[in-house]
Amino acid sequence: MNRMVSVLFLVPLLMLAGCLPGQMDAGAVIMPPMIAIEQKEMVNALRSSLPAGQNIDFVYPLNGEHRSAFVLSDLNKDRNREAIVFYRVRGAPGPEPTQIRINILSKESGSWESTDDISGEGMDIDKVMFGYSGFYGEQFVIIGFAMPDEAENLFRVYTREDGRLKSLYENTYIVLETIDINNDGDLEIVYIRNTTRQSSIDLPMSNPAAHLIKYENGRFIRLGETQTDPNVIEYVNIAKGNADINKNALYLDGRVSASSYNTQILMLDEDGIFTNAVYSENSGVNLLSQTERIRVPRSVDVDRCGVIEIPRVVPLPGWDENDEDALFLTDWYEYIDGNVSYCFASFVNIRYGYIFRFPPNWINRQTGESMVSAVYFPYDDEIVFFRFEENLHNRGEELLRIRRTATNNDEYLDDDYFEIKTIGSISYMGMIQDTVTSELSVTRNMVINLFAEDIAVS
Ligand SMILES: [Ca+2]
Ligand SMILES: [Ca+2]
Ligand SMILES: [Ca+2]
Repeated sequence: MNRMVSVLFLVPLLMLAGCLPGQMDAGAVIMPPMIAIEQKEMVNALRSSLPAGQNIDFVYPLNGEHRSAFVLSDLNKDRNREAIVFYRVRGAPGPEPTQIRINILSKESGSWESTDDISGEGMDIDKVMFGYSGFYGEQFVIIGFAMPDEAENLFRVYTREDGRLKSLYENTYIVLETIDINNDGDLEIVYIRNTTRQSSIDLPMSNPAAHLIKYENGRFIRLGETQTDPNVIEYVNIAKGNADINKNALYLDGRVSASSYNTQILMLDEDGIFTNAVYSENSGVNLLSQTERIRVPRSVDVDRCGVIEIPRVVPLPGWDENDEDALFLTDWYEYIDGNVSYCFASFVNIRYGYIFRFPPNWINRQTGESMVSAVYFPYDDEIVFFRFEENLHNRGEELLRIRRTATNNDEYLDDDYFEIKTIGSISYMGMIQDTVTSELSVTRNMVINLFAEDIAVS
């Protein structure tokens, strides 16, 4: 159900045109032809609402889904979209750097008009999100302001009332997301704060917590709070998906040292209590060590079953993890029934952005270890998988090659290669020797089915 329609424009075209976002005159905005006229009307409406001669720079959200200085959404459910415009006044006199301003444009009786203009916080927008409560109910815009000089960013939740933005809630955050965590059709807001507490020797200790709020009867109410891992230095990725079966969850991939990561899972427990499924001092749950790993930061739904998988890496047989060009096996785990359980193994090629799930017959069922290793041939840009015998030099039977080439550039390929997948001008090709006889052999169809290139892996 498409409850909220938001259209973005400007940024990609600006990049093509070599413009620097945030440093343009309002009149210099470049836009796709389809909406050029509409956009021009919006810019004119904005300018005519500002003092004469005032120069502005548009401000582009730094993160999140909406990266335009103009974000369109139907805030009051009248089937017309309003525009939320972010800008700064340029060259304003006075010692204070100019703050973000937010203008609301509304299309009343056929033409765009500014209906409100409010000040934001700080110099930049971190992210913009939308929330709603009830199908015919309230629509919110959630604006996160980047506060680089402060310990945390700040967000406000606004609703539109009589053409104006009314702030309903605000707080500081290091992570800010929306999710329908209780499956009731309304979006809740989850944010993490890094509050401190006093330790026994009177030194403040970091005591970060995730907070869950929802809109009810005209205001935001607190639904829950749960501890988060104080060792996380920064959050590098947030994945939304299922945990267990049909439970909506936020997966927080955090960096805990120079190169190691862990994953926390925020969801409702059996009793509907907001909980961090892998870490809670109060209930003594600590599965963090089971999600800690090096190199592969992101949790993703690798097999597209709806449930997110958490990666862990081990060197492929014969490789030492300290080797500069070591190749790794990435094992994927799911959180099910209070446990972090092994699902399947894969080879993740971060450089070329693909995942090849290992055929089940490549893994020793008793030990869970891979019976297959791999080497990389840079000349052919090719990964060669083979039965592991004793070391990488004395290789066993070759099982599969995967190579990346330019599409249609098949002069180097003999007929033994088959196409696994082509995306635009890049083709992934496979080759299976006809001489493979062992129980580790794979078919072309297996390889094609186990290959995925459209999953963000780094
Ligand atoms: Ca509207
Ligand atoms: Ca909900
Ligand atoms: Ca999955």
